[in-house]
Amino acid sequence: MSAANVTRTQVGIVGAGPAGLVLGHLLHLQGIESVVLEDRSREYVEGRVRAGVLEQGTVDLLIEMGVGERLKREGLVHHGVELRFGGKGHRIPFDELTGGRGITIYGQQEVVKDLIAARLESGAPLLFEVEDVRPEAIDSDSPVLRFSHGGEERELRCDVVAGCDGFHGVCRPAVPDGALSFREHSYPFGWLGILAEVAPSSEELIYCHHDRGFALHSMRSPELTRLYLQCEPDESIDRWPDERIWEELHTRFACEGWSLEEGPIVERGITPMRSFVAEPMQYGRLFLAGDAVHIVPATGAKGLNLAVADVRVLADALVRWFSTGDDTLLEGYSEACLPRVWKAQHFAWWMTSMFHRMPDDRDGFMARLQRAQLEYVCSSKAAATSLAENYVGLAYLSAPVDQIV
Ligand code: RFL
Ligand code: PHB
Repeated sequence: MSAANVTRTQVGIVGAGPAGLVLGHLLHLQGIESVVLEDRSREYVEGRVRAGVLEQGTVDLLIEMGVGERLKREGLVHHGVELRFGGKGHRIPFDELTGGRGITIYGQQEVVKDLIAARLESGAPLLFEVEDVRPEAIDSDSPVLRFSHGGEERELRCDVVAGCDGFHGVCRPAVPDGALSFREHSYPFGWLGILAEVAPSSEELIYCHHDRGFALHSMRSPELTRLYLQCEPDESIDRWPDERIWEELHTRFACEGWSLEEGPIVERGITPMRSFVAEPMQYGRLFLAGDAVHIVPATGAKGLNLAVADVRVLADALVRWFSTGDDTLLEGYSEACLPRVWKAQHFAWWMTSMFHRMPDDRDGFMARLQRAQLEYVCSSKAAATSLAENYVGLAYLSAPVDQIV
C-alpha cells in the first residue's frame, strides 16, 4: 500500500449516525482528532426517517455542543402524552409529574443534518460511501481500520476505535467469539410507519391500545404527521395500500369527538421490534456505542437517546485518557453505561408489553392485564409518575439502589 493511503488519527469512528457524529463533535470540541467512516451516501443518511422524541438531556447536550440552533427554533416541546384505550384518551402530564420536564419532537434526520453540517464546517474528516470496513488489531495498542474509498484500499491507524455502526455494523462482529455475552428478545410483531403531509390531528403524541393492535400518532412539524401501526413481524409493505393503512388507523384511533386527518403518504417502512444488549460494551481498544451494542423496541422512544448518552460517557473518558493518561474512566465505560441501558430496556419492554396485541393471547388473559395496567397508570399518581419520569429520561440514574429519591 502506498504511504499516501495510510493515515493516522486518535479515534477512528465507524458510522455517521447520531452516535458517531455526536462523538466526533464532542471530541473535536476538546481538540481530539477523529475520522468518521460511513458506508452510505450523505443523501441517504440525511434522508433516513427514524426517531422523533428527544429527551431533555439529549436536547441540552446538542445545544451545549453548538448544534442546537435549528433544534431550538423548530423543535416542538411537549409537556405530556395521551394514552388511548377503550375509545377514550387519558393525558399523562409530564411537567406536573416530573418537576417541569418534557420532551422535544425533532426528527433524527434533522439532528443528523445539523451534526454533518457542523462536522464539515469544522474541517474534521468525514468520509461517506466507504466500503468494506475491517477493524483489525483491536486488542493491541494500535488498532487499524482498513477500508476502500473511491476505488482505493486505505488504512487508518488509530489509538482507539469507536464502533458506532448500528445493529448491522461490522464492529461488534469483529470482537472474538466468547468475549461478549448477548441477551435478546424478539417480539411477535413489527411496526408499519408512515410520514404523511398533513397537520397533526393532536398537539401531543397518542399511544393507542386497541383489540386490533397498537397505534401511535406522532409528528415531525406543524405540517407533517408520523403514524405507526402494529403489524406482523415479517409483513410485506406491498400488502398495505394507502386505503388499508388509513382504514386501520381510523379504526384503532376511534374516539368520540376526535378525527384523524389524512394526507399524502410521503414515506413508509416496516420495523421489527427487538430488544438486544451485548456486554461488556468494550473489548481491547474497541468501544461500542448506540445501536451497535444495544437495541430497544421503539415504543419507549429511547434508542437515539441511549446512543447519545453512551457517547457522552465515552467522550469524557477519552478526553481524560488523552489529556492525562488516566484510563480509569475508559476502563469503566461499559460499567458506567449498562445500568442506564438496562433501565431503558426495561421501560421499552414494559411499554411494548402494555400496548401491543399479543398474537398468542387466545383467551384474552394478556389483554385484560394490559387494560388493568393502563387503568392503573391513568389513575395512580405513583404509576403515572413512573411512566412520566422514564419517558422524559430518568434523572435518578446515579442514585444508589437503597436510597429512594
Ligand atoms: P444508526 O443510526 O443505525 O447509525 C449507524 C450508522 O453506521 C452506518 N454503518 C456503517 N458505516 C461504515 N461501515 C459499516 N460497515 C457500517 N454499517 C453501518 C450506518 O449507515 C449508519 O449511518 O445507529 P446509532 O448512531 O447508534 O443511533 C441509534 C438510533 O438510530 C436508533 O436507536 C433510533 O433511531 C431508534 N428509534 C428511536 N429512538 C429514540 O430515541 N426516540 C424515538 O422516537 C425513536 N423512534 C427509532 C424510532 C427507530 C426506528 N426504526 C426505524 C428502527 C422509530 C423507528 C421506526
Ligand atoms: C416517532 O415520532 O417517530 C416516535 C415517537 C414515539 C415513539 C417512537 C417513534 O415511541
